[in-house]
Amino acid sequence: MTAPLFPEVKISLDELRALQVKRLRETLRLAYEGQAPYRAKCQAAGVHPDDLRSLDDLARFPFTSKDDLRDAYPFGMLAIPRERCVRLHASSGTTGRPTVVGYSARDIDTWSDLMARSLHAGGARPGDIIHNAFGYGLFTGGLGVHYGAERLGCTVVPMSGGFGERQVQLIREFGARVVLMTPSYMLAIADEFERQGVDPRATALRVGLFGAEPWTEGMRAEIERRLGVTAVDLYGLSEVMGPGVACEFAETKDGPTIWEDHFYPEVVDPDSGTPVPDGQPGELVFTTLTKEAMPVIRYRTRDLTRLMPGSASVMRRMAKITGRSDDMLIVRGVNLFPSQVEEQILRDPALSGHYVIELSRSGALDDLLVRVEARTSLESEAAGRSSAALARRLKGMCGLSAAIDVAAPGTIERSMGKARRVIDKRPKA
Ligand code: DLL
Repeated sequence: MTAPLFPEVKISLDELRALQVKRLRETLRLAYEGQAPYRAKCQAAGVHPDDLRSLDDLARFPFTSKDDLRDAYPFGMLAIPRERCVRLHASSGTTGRPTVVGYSARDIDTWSDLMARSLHAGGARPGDIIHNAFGYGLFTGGLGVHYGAERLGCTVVPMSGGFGERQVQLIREFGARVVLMTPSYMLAIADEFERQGVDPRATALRVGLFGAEPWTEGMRAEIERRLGVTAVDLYGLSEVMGPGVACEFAETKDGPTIWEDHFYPEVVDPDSGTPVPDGQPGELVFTTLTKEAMPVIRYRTRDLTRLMPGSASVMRRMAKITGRSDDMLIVRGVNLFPSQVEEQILRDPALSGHYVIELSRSGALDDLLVRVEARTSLESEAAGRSSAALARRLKGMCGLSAAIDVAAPGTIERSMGKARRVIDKRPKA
């Protein structure tokens, strides 16, 4: 019998917790000594790395926020000399400065291992052709997946996003078994297959790992049905590493397993910051356990989810992300996430996953408009039925009345990466 490829996944709970305490101590020390902004925060809070004796003590340490990273722009959060960083990535700042992250050679090595582990969990195997349509560049998706795919022993096609026609051509002609991209882009590529008259089910494609944006179970079903792949959820964020912080197992598809030997998760109440017990919803917070160039302690991701017990491993899982606290829309006083709208849309087989939510204001009230593409051209009567039924389902779900525009196929803007789901035209308060 050959040795299993990723034996770490089968670590025992006792071993895991002991490893976490050991690595947490090392990381706290590294952050305290190397990151002046974090040391200042610890000093203000009256805590020192030596105060950590058990994992529960972590809650006494200050959080790190996106603003902390922005304030340290560009290199103030590096815990090692910049010369020892072999790579930088940055997340596009929609507002203001981008966030910069640095990696040492060892960090890239660890990332490659974890991304290889994620690909394997998702169903990729050495020797597979992997079509990687995540964007290459400052975004961590392209290169992060790329190094992992090479590490696993796959043949990687560094496609990046865009050029829909060629995406289809190369998936077909090279015989990719595995694809990676955002779920919204996968739907756009599914449309392109259709436009070219090619059945994706007749190609070699069997596995898709999707992430970088929230997606619902309805979207998973849609992708699996149209592409004939097993669709798994791949999670990550640049501040913590990039793709490969957590990944679903193809056999269970029950929420991404967090690679807890490298990232310690907590879920906290988004308002008070108090940790909540496993199973309770809240904001996901990560402490890196092995990063050396830029460790982060208690990083507030703003992603809303809950922690669940391990299934394929003792490492805990996270529930599918419902949204980010900063993506939450407040419409006429009601809290609404785009994913909730997506869920209602995809209940109707006549509607596609291409949608956008538009908010505007006439007089004192917010107006909510959901524009969604029909899957195929619909007669006006059928479109009317779909739109009335969607309005009813949305009203039932959140109490809001929405105008629905069932648009013709191909009329809603496609993105090659993270989809833009909301256009908010309301005047800023
Ligand atoms: O999106 C890294 C990544 C690349 C993950 C490719 C998966 C695949 P950032 O650009 O820093 O990094 O954005 C991170 O994207 O905090 C979540 O809000 C969201 N996100 C990432 N993966 C998922 C997912 C990459 N599977 C932010 N489900 C995160 C829901 C996700 N949201």
